[in-house]
Formats: sequence, structure tokens, C-alpha cells
Amino acid sequence: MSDTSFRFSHAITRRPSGSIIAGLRAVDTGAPDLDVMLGHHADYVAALRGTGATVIELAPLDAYPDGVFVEDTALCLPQGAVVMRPGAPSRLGEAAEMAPHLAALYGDVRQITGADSYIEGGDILVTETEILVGRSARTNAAGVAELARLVADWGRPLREVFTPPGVLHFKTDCSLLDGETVLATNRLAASGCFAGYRVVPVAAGEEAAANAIRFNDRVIMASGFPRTRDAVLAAGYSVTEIGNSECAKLDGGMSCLSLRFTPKP
Ligand code: CIR
Repeated sequence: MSDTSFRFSHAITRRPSGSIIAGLRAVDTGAPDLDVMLGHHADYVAALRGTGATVIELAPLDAYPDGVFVEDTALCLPQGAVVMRPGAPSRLGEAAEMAPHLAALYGDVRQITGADSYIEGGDILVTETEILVGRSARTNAAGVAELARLVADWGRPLREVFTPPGVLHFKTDCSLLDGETVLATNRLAASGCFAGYRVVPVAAGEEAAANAIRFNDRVIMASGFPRTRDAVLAAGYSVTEIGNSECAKLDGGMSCLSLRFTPKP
């Protein structure tokens, strides 16, 4: 089986701005500390670079408090990229900010444009065989349908699934570990959406550990979830842990902080 779903030459990240204190959150557990977040972010970028990848670090965007969560702005596939249309009104403009950076690396950049279409990258899990897109409060049926049309000629079928109620994004609750293995919360796996995949379950009470990334030879996980970390290690993966205390206050995790891809000029 090929490994285009977890081996990448590049990543794009964006440094958090001082406006991060106004970032969206489901429950207010206090303002994120920018300095602490910058330290975690630097560790994250170093972990990506440590796998040999080129990491393009974009400048902070004061106008977009959630701009650090670049994953939501695009879907990157081997054949090309698709610029999203975020369902959070305050985040809509972030996609346009990302488009030129993708156009510089990809020959084929497509765009979600429907006025009624909403879709965020955090709801999209790309595996070796398919693209799973979870409908959520941020991603609607029109957005999923438009994405399905846009990627129809790229050879990876798209399957609509559902993000559990009250969960921000589909990938808040799951991650790819390899082409056929996912890390998932029990509440998401119970929906049956991973039939045919091997599932490594997130430990009960450690649901926030589900948002991890497989990036080249490493699984990059938020620190503070020892039972899930040990389960991932026991399943044979190499783990790097990164502090996530500040992003967690804004419902963000490891996947949200990067776009991961191998550009096709
Ligand atoms: C938001 O609510 O949009 C941000 N505070 C968090 C986005 C997290 N992104 C992701 O899960 N892909």
C-alpha cells in the first residue's frame, strides 16, 4: 500500500498572533497565554522539521484570532489543493489568506465557492483509500457535496460521515496513524464510520488525545495523555509529545496547526 496519506515533504504553519485571546471556543476556560503558545508552536514546528520536512512558517494575522489553526483553510492532496469555506464567519477570510501560498506550490488549486457551502479542513480525514468528511456545525451538506464534485477526478472517493454532536470537528475525535489505522475516541468509533480500518482506541477520559497527526515517521500527540500515548507506542508507532495547553483552550490540537502535503507544481 502506498503512503501518501502520511508521508509528506512539506507543511505550512502560521505563528499565533496577539489576537489569539479572542479565538473561538465552545467553553471559556480562560485566555490562552501567547508566550506559552509560541513556545509550544516552536516545538511543534521543530517536530515537523525533525522528520526532514520543509516547514513554511507564515506570519501572524492579527485580523484572524484563529489564524494559527491553518488546517481548516484547505485540503491538500497529491494531485492538488482545495481552498475551503470555513463555517465560522470570523474565519471565512482565513481561506483567502492561504490561497496564494498554495498556488505557489501547487499547479492545481481549486476552491469551494458556493454561497451556501461551508466546510473546514478539521472535518476531513484523508486515508490511503478515501476522503472522510464529517458534517458538523462548521461543515454542511452543500460543502461536502461541492468538495465531492471538486475532487471527483483525483481518484480518491469521498465518503460523508458525521461528527458527534457537541464535537467541534471530525478530527477532534480521530487521527490517521497509517494508511489503514486510525486513533479514535470510542464515541466516534461507535458510529461505525471506521468499519474496515484498524482502530487504536483513545483511553477513556483522554478524549482530547484523539487529535494527533502521523507525519512521516512520527506520531505527534498532545502531551498529558499517558494511557493513550502508551497505547500508540504499544501499537508500534514512534511518538513525539508537544504541549497543547493553550490551543486546547480554543478547542485546537495537533492537526489544526498545520497543512501537510507534498506539492505538485
Ligand atoms: C475554532 O473554533 O475554529 C478554533 N478555535 C479551533 C479550530 C481547531 N481546528 C481544527 O480542529 N482543525
